[in-house]
Amino acid sequence: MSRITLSRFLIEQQRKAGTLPPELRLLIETVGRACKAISFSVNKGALAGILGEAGTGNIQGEAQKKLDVIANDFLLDANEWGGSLAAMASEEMELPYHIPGEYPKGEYLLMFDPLDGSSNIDVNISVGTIFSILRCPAGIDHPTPEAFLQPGTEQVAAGYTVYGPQTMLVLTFGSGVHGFTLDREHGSFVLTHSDMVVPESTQEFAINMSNMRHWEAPVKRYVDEMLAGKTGPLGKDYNMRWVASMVAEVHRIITRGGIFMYPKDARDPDKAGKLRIMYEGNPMAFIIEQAGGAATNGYQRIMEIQPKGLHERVAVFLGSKEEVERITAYHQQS
Ligand code: AHM
Ligand code: MG
Repeated sequence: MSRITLSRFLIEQQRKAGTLPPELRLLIETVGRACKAISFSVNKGALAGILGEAGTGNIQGEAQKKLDVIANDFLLDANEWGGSLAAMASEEMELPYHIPGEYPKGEYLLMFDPLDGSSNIDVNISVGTIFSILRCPAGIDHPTPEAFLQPGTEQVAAGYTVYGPQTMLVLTFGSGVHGFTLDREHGSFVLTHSDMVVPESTQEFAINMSNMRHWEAPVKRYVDEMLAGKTGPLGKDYNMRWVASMVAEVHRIITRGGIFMYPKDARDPDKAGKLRIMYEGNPMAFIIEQAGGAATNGYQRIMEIQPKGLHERVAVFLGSKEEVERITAYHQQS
């Protein structure tokens, strides 16, 4: 059989009764195109002078890398004219981006973390783009942040692109998770991983151990038990990985299982965690759940949280079901 490109895959999904509206199909294709452009920039690295700091800060008070800004611009430019969107919101911008007056508006809201894990760019380790799509509430012409504040269960699609040894786009619109590898010679994403599934159990965990002294009791207990190995209460030896790129971490988990954790910690008690619910928590939770895994904040499904701010943070435990259920039970017991 001939190769199935992203375009063909989406058109065929659209033909299957009602699973993918044409406007949403176009929007996903456009996001894919922007990710291709980001991939080419990431690949050129120093040759294109795109490494290093941009000299600016984002709304989170974090220093922006040049590629954070470039990737954000690629996504805005690609998506503003297509007619599918009512507005966009980004981890890199304080307020929603409104569609310029000369272009038609559509019914969807697009959110993205344009370059996740950007501390890894200069050292040539995988980074990624994460996106999430919601419907704009009816009757809203000029979406304010409130229009975006919908729980993750309302997402109509979500995905990420990992810029690693291969560039891969991994996508869900609520009927499984599908992975596409970028064929650079042909310039197209090709379906290489259909119906991706997270293995239910695992012996691999990912957490930034340097924060251990700041963690809450249930997280300490769980990690201690994993470290105790075969003779400890969990009865098996665990392995650990930490890339510091959530996209790379999630991609590993979706491929061979594992649990990823970025808990709340005592460094900043006012924040629920480091990662952002709208740009990281919800889209990754949607993908992981669609692949048969689980995603909670320790107490409830991430996707059932009612967000109160565009840049709100969330504690994240996601991956293989058995382990996510264990750490969630430890929180509930405490
Ligand atoms: P970013 O969106 O500013 O790149 O931050 C998110 C990243 C995640 O990809 C990763 O899991 C985490 O930050 C790593 O944090 P730390 O450096 O604290 O280990
Ligand atoms: Mg990020």
